[in-house]
Amino acid sequence: MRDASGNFSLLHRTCSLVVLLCFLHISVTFIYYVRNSDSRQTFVQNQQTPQVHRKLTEQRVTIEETRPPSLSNGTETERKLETCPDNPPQLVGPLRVEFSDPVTLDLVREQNPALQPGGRFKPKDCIAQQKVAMIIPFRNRDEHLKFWLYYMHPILQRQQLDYGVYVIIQDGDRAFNRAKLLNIGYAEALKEYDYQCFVFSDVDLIPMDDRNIYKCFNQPRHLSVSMDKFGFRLPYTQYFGGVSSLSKEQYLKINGFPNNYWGWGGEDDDIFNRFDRIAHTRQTMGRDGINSLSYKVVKVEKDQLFTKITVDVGKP
Ligand code: NGS
Repeated sequence: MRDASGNFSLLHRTCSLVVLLCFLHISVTFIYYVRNSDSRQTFVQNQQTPQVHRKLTEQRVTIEETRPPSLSNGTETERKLETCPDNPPQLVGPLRVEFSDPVTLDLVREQNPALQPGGRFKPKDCIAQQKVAMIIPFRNRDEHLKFWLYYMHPILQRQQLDYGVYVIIQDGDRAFNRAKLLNIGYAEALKEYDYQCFVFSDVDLIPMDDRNIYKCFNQPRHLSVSMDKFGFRLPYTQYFGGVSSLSKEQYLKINGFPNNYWGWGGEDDDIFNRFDRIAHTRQTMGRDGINSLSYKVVKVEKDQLFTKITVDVGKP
């Protein structure tokens, strides 16, 4: 009898403990769920935005509220504003990038009313941390450009950058010279604004998370560090192609990019090696770069979404 009663009491205590543990578990799960619901909602909303296009790799973007134009430099209003934060509050994180449905430039213009001629923007509520020129080397890739503009403008605005978009078009049909076009973009952008940072981007790459901020850091930064076309890896450790950012100082320190890479490949490796002590380009970089750049501007086109500069880069 005593034994039976002892066993019952033990069973009762065990059951109580189990019930208590279950209750604790449910409470903790519930609290965790409630605390995280905000961020999850943002992600879900983003995932549910109408799918637009799919093509190479990329994301989908929700368009931000309209901001009145404000490109003036050093106005009274600006002086009262604070510098934008390190973590821009409107970022949403992971983005869906689709390329299946067509995009028109008119749609992109409509969705980005705060842009100024030349694809220029600066935040209205704070002073951007950096003035960034987006440089895109280009020829005959209009479809890609539409998607780039469609996805990138909203992202760059959420990133609170003071930015402009420069599409540098190689005139004619001789071998493409990507690195020289990048040099030209640097030179042309500086003619119109005091940019401190340069993001050099292929026209067919779009980040899949807007926390990848298109700005400069204390070292040159390879921004496209994980690409779908490489299975979200890089083809080799030193790979520097795709999208990268360099401050004006960093760019000048390496004398810009080589002007003599005609046709596909190699120029990005050369750029990487300009930072590398064992590079062969160390022997030529002092005389081949921004200090030896020569080209002719053929045409300049200002649109709400971009500045297009068509250039004659010469021949191989
Ligand atoms: C290397 C090229 C790079 C190029 C990379 C990835 O071989 O310029 O492949 O190419 N280097 C040389 O040619 C020396 S990709 O797969 O993106 O077409 O970026």
